[in-house]
Amino acid sequence: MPASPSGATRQDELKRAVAQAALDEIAPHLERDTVIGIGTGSTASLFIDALAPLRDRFLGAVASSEVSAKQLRDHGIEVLELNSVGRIPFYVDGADEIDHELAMIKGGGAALTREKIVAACADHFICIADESKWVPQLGQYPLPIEVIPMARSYVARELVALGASPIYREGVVTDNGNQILDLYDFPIPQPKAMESRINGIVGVVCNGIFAHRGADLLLLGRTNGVERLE
Ligand code: ABF
Repeated sequence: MPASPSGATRQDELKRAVAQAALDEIAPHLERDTVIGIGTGSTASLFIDALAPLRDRFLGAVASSEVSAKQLRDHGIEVLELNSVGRIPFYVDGADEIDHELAMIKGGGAALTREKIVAACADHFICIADESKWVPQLGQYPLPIEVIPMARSYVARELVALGASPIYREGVVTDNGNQILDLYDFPIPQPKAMESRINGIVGVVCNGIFAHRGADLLLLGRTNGVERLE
């Protein structure tokens, strides 16, 4: 993708636009006791940067990864433990793929379990994504599965029985001390059913299909502007 004189690609500009759009979405609702859920990845990172100047208008944030937590702290935004927080009105995060039902594949950055937990606690999940993430059917992007290390081979065999070809993401340890299997070329025509099916395999901690708790709002960065889909 061609870069602008600043070095930013068109995709970077779309990510920046949706990060700003998410800020515009939540800013009118910020109150002194508001806690915001924040995801992981390059788009979520741009959202954190956009949010920083408003740090005095809300209480703090719950982060879905250590990387995002550090970025928040570096900006002077308080990072809270999920267990000490009640309601989270908004969770803002990116996606690897998102479909017309606002079901997603997430977890390319290996933060899927914490992302799914924070998303579960949120009243509104705002997905921010550039148009490359918008797909007619999930499954072009490798589907990540977080597994308990001792169960990795067993889970892999069960996934093969489902028709998948799991690949161990070598050298990656999640923030929870677990490992990741990626399913390449695994079309997902029924995201909710497949999410439940994979969750049913013993040793699976979480899978990257976010269908039962999909996004409530998608801010999709397109070349002609940010599209709002809900
Ligand atoms: C997180 O970051 C993930 O669930 C997803 O894997 C990824 C998207 O990254 P990016 O915004 O860098 O494309 O939201």
